[in-house]
Amino acid sequence: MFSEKTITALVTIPITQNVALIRISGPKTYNLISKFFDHSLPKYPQKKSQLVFGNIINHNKEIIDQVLLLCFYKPHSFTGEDVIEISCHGNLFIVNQILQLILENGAELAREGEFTKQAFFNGKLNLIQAQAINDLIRAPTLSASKLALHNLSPQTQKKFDKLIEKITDKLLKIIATIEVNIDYPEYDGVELLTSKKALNRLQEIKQELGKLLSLSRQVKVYQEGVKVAIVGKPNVGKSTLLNSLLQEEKAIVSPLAGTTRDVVEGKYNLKGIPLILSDTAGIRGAKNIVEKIGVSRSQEVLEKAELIFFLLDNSQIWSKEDIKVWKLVKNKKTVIIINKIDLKKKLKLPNEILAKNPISINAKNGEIKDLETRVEQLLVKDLGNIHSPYPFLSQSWQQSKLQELIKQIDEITQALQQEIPLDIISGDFQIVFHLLKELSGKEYNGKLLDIIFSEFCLGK
Ligand SMILES: Nc1nc2c(ncn2[C@@H]2O[C@H](COP(=O)(O)OP(=O)(O)OP(=O)(O)O)[C@@H](O)[C@H]2O)c(=O)[nH]1
Ligand SMILES: [Mg+2]
Repeated sequence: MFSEKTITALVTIPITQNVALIRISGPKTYNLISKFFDHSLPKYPQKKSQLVFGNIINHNKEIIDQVLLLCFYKPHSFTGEDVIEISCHGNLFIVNQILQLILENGAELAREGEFTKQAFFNGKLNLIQAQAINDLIRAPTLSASKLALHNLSPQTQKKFDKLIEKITDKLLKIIATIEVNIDYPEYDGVELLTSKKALNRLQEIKQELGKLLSLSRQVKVYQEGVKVAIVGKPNVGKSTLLNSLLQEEKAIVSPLAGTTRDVVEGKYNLKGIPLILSDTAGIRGAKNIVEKIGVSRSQEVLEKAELIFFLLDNSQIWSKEDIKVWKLVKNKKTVIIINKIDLKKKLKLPNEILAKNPISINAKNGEIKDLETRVEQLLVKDLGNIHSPYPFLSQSWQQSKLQELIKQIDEITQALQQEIPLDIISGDFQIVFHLLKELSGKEYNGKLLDIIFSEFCLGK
């Protein structure tokens, strides 16, 4: 499906720089360039891209710039359309004049993600690969970019298609058997699908989908990062730990209890996982008004955090203040950290805490390797190597579609458990079938496409 529209955009950022890149894609591309470019262009058809050097000439026959064109003919381009990429000098005055000439000669300004959308409609990419491109552009760490590349690869795509195919086949078998049982109840050649059998098969499907969702959520950690609150009673070394991780004196450290009053934030790349760290005021029954505000801020941060670092001081006894903090964190995803292990041990922990397998560090000297290992285990435990052979879905829309699917299966399961006859709920199986197709990117609606592509940058 080739586009009627010819679109253009500045691919590089709109600031003065050495070189800028303008992309044009669509049926009028060659015709419009020939109006203001002084060299001849390659003739259709060409399988390979070609470079052409020449000048851009304005209405007054003046040379605006010397440029290099990279010319592609459809379908051998990223979008599958005729495409020319103009490398010009990065003076914004020049860039704007060239863009003006392109627009005057019949192109439209591209919207966010519109080039990728053309590629999608021309079958150059499916939705998951299109999303992987966006992930690649926005990846906050090298690991996140590796994951995006993993999702872009044809091998991953094949594995994902196979998985969805396997699940769809199982589902279709259930749907078909229900239909035959309803339409030809007297026919002996087909098994009679009882609610119990249907339940078992549904559980198998749910298990596969559950695994996919759990892995996909873990992968998201690399892309979006994790909010971590560093909490504990005063003086246990929270700010020291923050500084040690960031390798900068970001928070004030002192031997006085109650030093930190405001939340201090910093970003740390833990083996590719972006941690968004918040050092907080030590939690205790504060008397002074400023410290009271600090403590209440600590509690707010703690509530919003996805992971807690609960710090204890090896050189002090397990106290009421520690218990107070423990009560706030015990039901959250928490790493219990015993700090100051270089000092003489006074801390004797209750069994409840020991059972959580606390780790020991010396924040002052930066001995925090165990912490890194534990966090990685906690956040991405099932992921193994990030080049894991199992496919995953990194996008929010895919994950919410997956959740919708699992919810739908749960509803059918409940209905079956309440012994509602299969013929009454056969329509619900059809819903699962369509959700599966949407998940695979094979069925979609315009609204979903708009959401997906609007997250792209201009020029992509
Ligand atoms: N010996 C030793 N001292 C440490 C260690 N970590 C921190 N300290 C010291 O403990 C004192 C308190 O450290 P901070 O990092 O300010 O403690 P905090 O938990 O942020 O304290 P508040 O902000 O008051 O809640 C400072 O004197 C640090 O130098 C450690 O691993 N070993
Ligand atoms: Mg502090």
